[in-house]
Amino acid sequence: MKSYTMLLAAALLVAIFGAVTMAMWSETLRINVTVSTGELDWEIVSGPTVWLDACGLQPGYGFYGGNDWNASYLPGPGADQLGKDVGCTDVELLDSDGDGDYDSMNITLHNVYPWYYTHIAIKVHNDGTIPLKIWRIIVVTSNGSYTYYELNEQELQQGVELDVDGDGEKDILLWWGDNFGVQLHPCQSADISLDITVLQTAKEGTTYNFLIKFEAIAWNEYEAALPPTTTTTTTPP
Ligand SMILES: [Ca+2]
Ligand SMILES: [Ca+2]
Ligand SMILES: [Ca+2]
Ligand SMILES: [Ca+2]
Repeated sequence: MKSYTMLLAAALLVAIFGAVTMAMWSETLRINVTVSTGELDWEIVSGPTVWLDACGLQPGYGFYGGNDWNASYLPGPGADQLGKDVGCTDVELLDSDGDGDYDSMNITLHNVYPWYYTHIAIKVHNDGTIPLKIWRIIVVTSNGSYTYYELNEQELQQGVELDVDGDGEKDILLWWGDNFGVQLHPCQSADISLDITVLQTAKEGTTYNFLIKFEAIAWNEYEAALPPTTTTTTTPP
């Protein structure tokens, strides 16, 4: 009888301990759920978005003149202003996911020619409640999309040549400035800039249009979402 009572007491102890552990565990679970339900939200701030040689400027020198710029420091970004106004740059901010914030840029280079140069500067702002990273950008052209990850930012910082109109010839050279993949805490902002040069192989007097989409990710999901580091190449038949 005595051993039966002890067994009962022991069973009771195990049950109580189990209940306490269960309560602690579900408490931990609840905390984790609360943390991960923060709002991932960010925007391109329209006011500070500026670009060189904007369409509509009167011909003339300086940043407020419409005279064109020519790339001068290849293979690095840089330019000299010319004595002529032939081409111009247009940038339209877009809200591609309909959340009320700008997240993409529609870029049009009007009537441009080899070595035409332009520069675009934007500000991204975390207007959500959790830290985030701008982890990849997608350049959408009529010739398909090109995706670049923050992981491979050197690629963009060294400059990438893109065929924008799909005729098999590279048309523009795109360089990325700082802050690709920057981690932004709620309310923080960062400046991002890019340089574009029309290549020698581009056609004279052509208008090139392409879209740049930015994608952000919650900082704690970044590791899990990393793309494969190896590049797969397809062997031609
Ligand atoms: Ca947003
Ligand atoms: Ca111009
Ligand atoms: Ca949006
Ligand atoms: Ca082309």
